Amino acid sequence: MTETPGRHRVLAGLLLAGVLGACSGVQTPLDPMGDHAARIAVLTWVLFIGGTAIFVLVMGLLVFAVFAPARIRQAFGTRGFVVGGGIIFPTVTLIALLIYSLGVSRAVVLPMSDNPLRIEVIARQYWWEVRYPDEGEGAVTANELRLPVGREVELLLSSADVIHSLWIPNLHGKMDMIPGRVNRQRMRADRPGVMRGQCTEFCGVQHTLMAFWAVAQEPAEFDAWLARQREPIAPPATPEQARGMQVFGEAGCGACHTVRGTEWQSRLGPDLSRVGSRLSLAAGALDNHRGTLAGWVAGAQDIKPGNNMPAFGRSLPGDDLLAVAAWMESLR
Ligand code: HEC
Ligand SMILES: [Cu+2]
Repeated sequence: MTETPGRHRVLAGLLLAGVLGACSGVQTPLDPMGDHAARIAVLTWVLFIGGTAIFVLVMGLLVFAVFAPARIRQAFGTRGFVVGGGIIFPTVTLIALLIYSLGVSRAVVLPMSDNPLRIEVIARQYWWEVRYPDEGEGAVTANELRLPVGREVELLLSSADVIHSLWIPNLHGKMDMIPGRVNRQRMRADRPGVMRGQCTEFCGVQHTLMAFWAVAQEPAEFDAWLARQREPIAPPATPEQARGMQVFGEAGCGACHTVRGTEWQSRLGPDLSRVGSRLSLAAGALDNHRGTLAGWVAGAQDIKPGNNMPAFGRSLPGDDLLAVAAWMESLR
């Protein structure tokens, strides 16, 4: 039999890739994008490495206690060893960890600046409304949290129905969103990137499909995006888009959705003024393009059964579905 050269190296490589793979990515606390998340990541590693070291030590002592020569084993039975290893060591270690972790808990809620950008996030079954209340008329979007790199943001977290919880692991820890109160969370992204966030408090049947994207952008890019969100929509550019806009009105979509610059101003569903530019649809359930837009409108109850948008697959003919999808795709 010939030895396959490098087989062990391949295995070791795969193992290493697996371990390192967990340390970078769009939804992991081990790849911090900002200061708060970095402190939480260090705490994680201290607990993990410290816990592993103590576990290995205790298991080693256990092996000694069973197999070592009687002379050594006797040492384990002395009062000094029991008091030292059983009471003093755990007490000192746990108190030290408590002080350290309380310090981290405090550091991650302290303000970093006097003038954070305020962003309201309102959780609903099963999507996120995102509002930028400062400056002028304010901008509104959904299922996407854009923030400027290098500037602290203060999230004002609330809920319009049941308890939800927001977690963007690359940026910060979890924070509950409770009806009737506003919880605040401050964070700062130190480099540009796209991160995934997720609802982390069971809120109903479609809780799993309640995610969102957080996008950290260079300040100039962010400002341009924000300014764009405040503008009314442009008139349809093609006959198909114009038909789509008409279908939107006839089908009653405006009873739940806002489109900036039109008569449709309801907040029961996501603001659709710039829906074509979003990274995903229906809180991360679908990628965003003309096909998925048509598919969502036709089959919203098959894609997210029990969500608050009715399906229009039976009531709208195919051409109308495609037209409304074309119009929404053009809303950028
Ligand atoms: C009864 C209220 C209601 C009506 C009517 C309604 N929608 Fe919705 N719509 C919603 C809700 C609620 C959601 C969020 C669903 C979720 O993700 O859980 C939504 C989501 C969407 C989304 C995804 C938006 C995003 O940012 O993820 C699109 C696109 C959309 N609706 C288009 C339409 C169109 C087009 C019509 C008319 C044919 C329509 N809606 C009619 C309530 C409604
Ligand atoms: Cu949830």
